[in-house]
Amino acid sequence: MNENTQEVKVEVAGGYNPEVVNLKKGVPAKISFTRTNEQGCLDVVHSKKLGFEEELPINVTKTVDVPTDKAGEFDFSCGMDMFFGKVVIK
Ligand SMILES: [Cu+2]
Repeated sequence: MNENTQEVKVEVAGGYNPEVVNLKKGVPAKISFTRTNEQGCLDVVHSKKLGFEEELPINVTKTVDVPTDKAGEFDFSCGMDMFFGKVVIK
């Protein structure tokens, strides 16, 4: 990670690890999701507030761009909105 970009890896295995992703406001950001097992209904990750939706085949890393122009807390979740994680931008 340098000052011009930030990238956080999230493992998806029966939930999100880490559950809270901390990002700096105003620095372009990416989150890479990798689902590593079949546990739970986590084959889709999405966030209305952050504007992404990705299918997560097992062991395929999917990277999304996250807008960091606004500070705040933004949920992301599985396709059925049962498992949640959170992006904190400050
Ligand atoms: Cu679900």
